[in-house]
Amino acid sequence: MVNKKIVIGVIGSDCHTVGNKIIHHKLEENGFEVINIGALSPQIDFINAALESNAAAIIVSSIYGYGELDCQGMREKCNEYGLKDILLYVGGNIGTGNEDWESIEKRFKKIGFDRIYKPGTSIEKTIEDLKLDLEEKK
Ligand code: B12
Repeated sequence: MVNKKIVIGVIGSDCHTVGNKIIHHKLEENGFEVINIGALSPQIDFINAALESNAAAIIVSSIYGYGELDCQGMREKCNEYGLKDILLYVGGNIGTGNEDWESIEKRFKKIGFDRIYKPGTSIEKTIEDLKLDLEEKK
């Protein structure tokens, strides 16, 4: 059976809460079990929530423009805590200024994210990807 437990939250000192609630609702509508740690969440809170729930994926949101800093070392920390296979996605408003998307994406790939979403990408796209990725891991 596919593990459909997903941890979501808004990373770092980011207090934007509206998108987080929408994502929670959309995931539930699509049959996922959501563990929502909310806004203002440090990396370790995502990891603890995933460990406690045995989640299959973590979806990190960053809205306020400092996502890259907040996400540094996230995959390493997951590995350190025994979450080697967990899917890591990130989206919202990542990347600032007028830098090209490919450079931003490359850096998030280097951090170890499996899927990195351009600003403006809807959560429905992530839901499609989640279904594919989780089916592959089964
Ligand atoms: C409301 C708001 C606030 C409120 C937040 C209240 C609250 N409790 O949520 C307050 C006033 C507190 C605030 C503060 C700040 N804000 Co503000 N805020 C906004 C505003 C106007 C709306 C945000 C919102 O609710 N949007 C609606 C929801 C539905 O959209 P969303 O949050 O983006 O989420 C969707 C998508 O991002 C996406 N998504 C999110 N996560 C993920 C993950 C994945 C995987 C995927 C695929 C998609 C995805 O799906 C979500 C649902 O549709 C936006 C401008 C705008 N029009 O968007 C600025 C905005 C987000 N804020 C901004 C900034 C800069 C700030 C401040 C830093 C300002 C300051 N200098 O103090 C602070 C940061 C405070 C902090 N510590 O976080 C910038 C961010 C710029 C950037 N990232 O490059 C924006 C874009 C305004 C701007 N044009 O400059 N803000």
